[in-house]
Amino acid sequence: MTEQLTAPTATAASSGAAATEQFRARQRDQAPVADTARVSALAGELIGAARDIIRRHKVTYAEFDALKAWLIQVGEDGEWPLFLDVWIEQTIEQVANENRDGTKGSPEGPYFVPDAPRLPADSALPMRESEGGVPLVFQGRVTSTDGTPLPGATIEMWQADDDGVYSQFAPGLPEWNLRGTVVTGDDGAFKVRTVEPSPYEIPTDGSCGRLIAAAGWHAWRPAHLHVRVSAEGHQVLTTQLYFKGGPHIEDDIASAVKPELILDPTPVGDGSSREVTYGLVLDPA
Ligand code: MBD
Ligand code: FE
Repeated sequence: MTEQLTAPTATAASSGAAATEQFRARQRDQAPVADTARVSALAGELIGAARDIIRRHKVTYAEFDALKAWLIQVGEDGEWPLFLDVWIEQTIEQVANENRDGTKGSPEGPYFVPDAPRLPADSALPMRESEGGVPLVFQGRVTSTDGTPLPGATIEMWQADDDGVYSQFAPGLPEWNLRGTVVTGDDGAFKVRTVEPSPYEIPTDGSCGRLIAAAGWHAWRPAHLHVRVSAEGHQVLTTQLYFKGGPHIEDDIASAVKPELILDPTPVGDGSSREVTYGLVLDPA
């Protein structure tokens, strides 16, 4: 494999198209929503909320046209998954998981890919020989809410690299780079060697980037590890783990950080690598 000479860039068009394709491939519920009353209530209230905003702010025809052009462009850029996961999914997640007692959830985001290579409990994520970033050992146990260890649980992991990009959504990366399905051992334990991800910046050259620039916001999410944890007889946990004191931990553009999900890794040896122990707790199904 030839090494990249420059950092790979994820253009809005390339990552958006891949995210849209991934979503279509694994849409959670393929069946059309059949509940007319619910569609009427939700669509009706959404339209009503838009009308309220228009009246309150005296939205002009020029602004209406700008919105129309922007919405058309979001689709053309393939950025609907990005837009919805950045600004809306945090609330969907809160509602979906409000009654759980186990580990808190956090959005899946647009960059999950199922069926990453299966790895034993004590493993390194697939990575390049010269993978950048501080080496990190992420270890712990998967248990049920009553403390029972869950051997044979799977932890699907995915993360950005040291350049802040995800394999399969940016050019030039090995297909499964920093992605894996870790299977827990006898006592529910796992020990995964990876590298600390960089913060994630929303592509600045697409529609989401244009909205951010037009609104004077910043485009950053704090560094995070994604996990999707599954075990027999338990609800699937989809969450993210963040890093204490890192950039944008306090002002995530996706408003998805929860205090319980912040890791505080400690230096190992000469301090050139770090490790952290974190328990993943699943609610019974
Ligand atoms: C991400 O990497 C992410 O995790 C979320 C939730 C939204 C956009 C990009
Ligand atoms: Fe992410």
